[in-house]
Amino acid sequence: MPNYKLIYFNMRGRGEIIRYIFAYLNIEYEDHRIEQADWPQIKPGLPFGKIPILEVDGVTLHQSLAIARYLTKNTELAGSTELEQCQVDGVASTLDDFMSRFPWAEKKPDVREQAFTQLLTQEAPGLLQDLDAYLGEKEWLVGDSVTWVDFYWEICSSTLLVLQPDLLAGHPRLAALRTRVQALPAIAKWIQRRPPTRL
Ligand code: VC3
Repeated sequence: MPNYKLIYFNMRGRGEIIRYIFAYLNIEYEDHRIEQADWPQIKPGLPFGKIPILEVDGVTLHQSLAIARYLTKNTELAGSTELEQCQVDGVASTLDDFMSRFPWAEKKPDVREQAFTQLLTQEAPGLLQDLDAYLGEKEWLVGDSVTWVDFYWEICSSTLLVLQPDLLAGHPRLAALRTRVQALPAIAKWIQRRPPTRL
């Protein structure tokens, strides 16, 4: 087994997908959480100035979705054919595109509030419609068993639900998928033992 060190803030955010994959695959790693105050010192030393990064035997990997793909390669979480793997990637990128539109680092409260409200009330409903239709009556988003994009849906929607508690009121199937992910024994265990953070 390689030596794994994940570096991210003390929050779920973009790091949590990697933590879910490690939990599900029962892989040991160092879950290094940095303080906001230390970030300015750390940033210039990183290849692209962004976290999360995953150090694998001293090699620095960046981009959470690339890391997710790498860790799930040749595992049951990847998608069972190359076509399904591309479908997994596609849905993950769609979720990531949306999450990345939020101005997470915006300092001005009025600007932040206005952008968040716009995204949650005007943009989210269309995405949720599309995801609901894509899921349909299936048990999982892609194929007939759980993949890492089901994890990513649970993670992204958890953050959106903090911002907008009634987000899934009209989408019982998407809410049920969250519950199915949360009920996977390894994920349930991680959710119970992880540091509680708002985002
Ligand atoms: N945050 N998830 C994100 N997926 C935060 C981006 O600061 O709380 C994300 C793509 C930041 C939460 C980024 C989620």
